[in-house]
Amino acid sequence: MKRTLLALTMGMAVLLYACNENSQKSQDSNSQEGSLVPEPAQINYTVLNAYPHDTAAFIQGLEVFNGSFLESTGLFKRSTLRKVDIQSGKALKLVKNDDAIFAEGLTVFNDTIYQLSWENHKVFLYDTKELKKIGELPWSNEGWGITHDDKQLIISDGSDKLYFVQPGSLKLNKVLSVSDNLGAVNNLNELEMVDGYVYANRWQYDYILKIDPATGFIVGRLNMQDFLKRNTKKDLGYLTQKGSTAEESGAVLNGIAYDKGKKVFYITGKLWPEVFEVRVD
Ligand SMILES: [Ca+2]
Repeated sequence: MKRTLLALTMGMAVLLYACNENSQKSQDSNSQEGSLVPEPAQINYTVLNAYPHDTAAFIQGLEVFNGSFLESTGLFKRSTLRKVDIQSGKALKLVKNDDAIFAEGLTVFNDTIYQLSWENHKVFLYDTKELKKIGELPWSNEGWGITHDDKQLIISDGSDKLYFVQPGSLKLNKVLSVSDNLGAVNNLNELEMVDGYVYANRWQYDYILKIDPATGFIVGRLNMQDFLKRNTKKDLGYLTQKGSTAEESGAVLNGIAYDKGKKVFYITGKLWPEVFEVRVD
């Protein structure tokens, strides 16, 4: 009886020691990570307006330029570059890509439009007036999203990396890994530089990330769960035909543009029937 009690007591002591050690280890690793990257803050926003949009546009890149949208739409045989009237959603100009091109993000730098392609390893250059193709540059990675700061283009490739490159040559200046308090954050997609921060869609996740381009840390997050359903009055039946969900149709949140003059964001998704004008706190 005594022996059993002793064994039991010793067993519990070992167990307690092991528990303490584990809990200490986990506290150490938490406090280490916590001190490096704080948990992102929740960013609030208000939807101000909704504007009609082409439901066949598989949006990959969205930007405001001279009072209109510039858009890049994806999918093989359906990829386009467009200038679109914001209020009506009508295409003012539309240039079709070659059938073998799957177009991705777009941005304007020094009056030149840069349009990415997904796995074609090409970046297309256009003038901003006629959307006339004026050049093509090789790009070794996949192309997903693109924006720019004052000096350089910033490209995502579906990983957790942002590539800072020189306009005109795409020569690499810097690669930045993006992370939050839980580690690296991949699937970075459409991008938009606003007031010194990079806002990013994350493919198949219902939030928009606010990234500090100096550190790669995610400093804030906009919760966009069920955003389309909550904010549209349009019938979304066309996205769920053949028993597939909107996500299975590929109709995910993607597309962030910013109007510096009005200080508003424009948010949309692939195949969405509307673009939403949003004020972000
Ligand atoms: Ca954008």
